[in-house]
Amino acid sequence: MKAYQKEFIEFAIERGVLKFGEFTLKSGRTSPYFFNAGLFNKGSDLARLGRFYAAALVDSGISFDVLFGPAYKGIPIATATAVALYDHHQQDTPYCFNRKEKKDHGEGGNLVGSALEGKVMLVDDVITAGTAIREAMEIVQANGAELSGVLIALDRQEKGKGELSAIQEVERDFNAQVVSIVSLNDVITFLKDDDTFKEYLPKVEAYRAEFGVA
Ligand code: OMP
Repeated sequence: MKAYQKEFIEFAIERGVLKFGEFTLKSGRTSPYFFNAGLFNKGSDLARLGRFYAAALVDSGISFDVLFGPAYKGIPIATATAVALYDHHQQDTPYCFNRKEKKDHGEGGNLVGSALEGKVMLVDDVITAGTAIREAMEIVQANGAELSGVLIALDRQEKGKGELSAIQEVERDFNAQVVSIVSLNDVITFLKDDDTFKEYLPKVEAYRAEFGVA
């Protein structure tokens, strides 16, 4: 685990975003940890979050034309990432997001911001089983755009529909790379070294053994 990844996990715990306990996921799985990106809810959080996303993106070296943040949670993340790319990496990147409701007046259409065309970097919070990403992909495809990559904060490294991880399925099905700031393996590495949170390690490891990918 790199220093910035440990720093990100500490930041998420400090803000109550990464929690340990018992949680029911969208997929129906009961998880001993949960990552609620909605709790990055202050200006300073968003500024810092944007820097982590931008750093992971620049590190990945993937080229793209536009950032796309699917509603709702992807919207502030894509926005913060665009700001950080400009402020800290001298990259002035177009970005857009969708609205979930249909709009029949004003600017029209379901997309706001830059055009969703060319090579798209899809920005979101977490991938578990890949359902949310697949929904967002439908919007990318409906616009005739091409997926370059997916950028998320946490890769839970869980099985998707079969034995592959949800991310491996997304990479295979859409021919795109998935980049995450941290993964479940990083969370486990962190727990092993942390006296305060070590007690959660057995449950998180057991969860990985059941739902994780090899
Ligand atoms: P999938 O659609 O199964 O990939 O789950 C991803 C979505 O689940 C996220 O966009 C969140 O809405 C939610 N989620 C979290 O936010 N944090 C977690 O740690 C786990 C989930 C989840 O329900 O799997």
